[in-house]
Amino acid sequence: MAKEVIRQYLPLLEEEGRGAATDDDVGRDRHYLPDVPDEDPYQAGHRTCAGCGPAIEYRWVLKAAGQDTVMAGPTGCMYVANSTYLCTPYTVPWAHTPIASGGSFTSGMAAGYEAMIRKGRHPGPYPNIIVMAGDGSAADIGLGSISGALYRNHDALFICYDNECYANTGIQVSPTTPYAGMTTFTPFGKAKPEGTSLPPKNLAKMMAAGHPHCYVATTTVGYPVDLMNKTRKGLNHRGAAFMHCFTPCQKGWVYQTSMTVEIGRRVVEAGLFPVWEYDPADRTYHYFHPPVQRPVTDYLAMQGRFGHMLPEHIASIQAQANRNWQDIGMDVPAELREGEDPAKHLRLREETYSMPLNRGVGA
Ligand SMILES: Cc1ncc(C[n+]2csc(CCOP(=O)(O)OP(=O)(O)O)c2C)c(N)n1
Ligand code: SF4
Ligand SMILES: [Mg+2]
Repeated sequence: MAKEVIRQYLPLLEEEGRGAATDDDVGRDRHYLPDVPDEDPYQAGHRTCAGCGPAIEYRWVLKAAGQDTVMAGPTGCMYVANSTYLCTPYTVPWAHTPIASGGSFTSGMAAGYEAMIRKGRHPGPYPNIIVMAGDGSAADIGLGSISGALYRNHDALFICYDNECYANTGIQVSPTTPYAGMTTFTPFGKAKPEGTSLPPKNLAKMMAAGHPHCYVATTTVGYPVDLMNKTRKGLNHRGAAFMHCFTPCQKGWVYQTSMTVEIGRRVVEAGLFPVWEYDPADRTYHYFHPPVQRPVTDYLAMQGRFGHMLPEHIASIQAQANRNWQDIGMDVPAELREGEDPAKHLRLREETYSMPLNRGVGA
């Protein structure tokens, strides 16, 4: 007789954690400094760059998921830097998949575990099944296979760690590279002074709109508790879940290595990466309203990949941020409205705290 497939439940972490005890008076730290679980299925032993955002995200996702987890990783930095022969940071089973096949591989794992548990060949309970794909894989080369897995509703969590470029092969443009973000395939110059000229693909909204039965969420490395709770909600959800995580890439974006988490918060406070959750039960979006709203230059000037930007480029990004504020139901302060006027801006490299120009990192 077929055995029952038992699902696990991961309790959510306290959002008011230790962050509430800091002297932060505007509440920026509310989702920060969590009482994180002690276990660390993603250990020392990887070879990512100092300050690598995806490595931080991997560690927190696996802390949230715990030891009863199986992982897959399509080709990208987090496969290459994490899996030198005989040396890996994982203490959970992990497999590398071709860059196009993260979704299909994970579908197979999920269906395989269901069948093995039913037939009594695996003792159960059903494990946490996670695939973490880069933006080049999830938003581009492997998009079809992830969409197929979401549509078929396999019980697994599909995560895109988004460093807004094909990092591992030398920082090439990907569909999530932001407007004016310089990459080795979109250098700035006379013909295209802005560098990347297209707006980024809105991957998470595509996934939610296209697969309305799935749990879908966005988060960043700026909000560890939010990131870990959404990981747990995605795993607790019976069926397919998708999480899009903003993860700065120190090498490709050119910033001070200690600033990864701060950049993960500023992108939200600048209105450039809305953090939200889509609930398939009532088919609604729930938006996070950050306690601080800041001009986009507070975010852009920290990164050398934007150092070439001219006033009209900055004004155009501010206009996009202002549209985002309205979309998530927040008012646009007058100061940010004024930022839509190019005359209000300097060239980015003339901002007092801007990073040096990036003239071809990774090349
Ligand atoms: C079909 C295929 N095309 C190209 C490559 C070369 N390749 C290896 S890693 C990589 C970058 C992947 O980018 P992303 O998924 O964003 O991960 P990241 O390196 O940024 O972490 C590419 C293009 C490949 N492995 N397979
Ligand atoms: S290139 Fe970027 S994503 Fe890759 S290991 Fe370095 S910081 Fe991390
Ligand atoms: Mg990438």
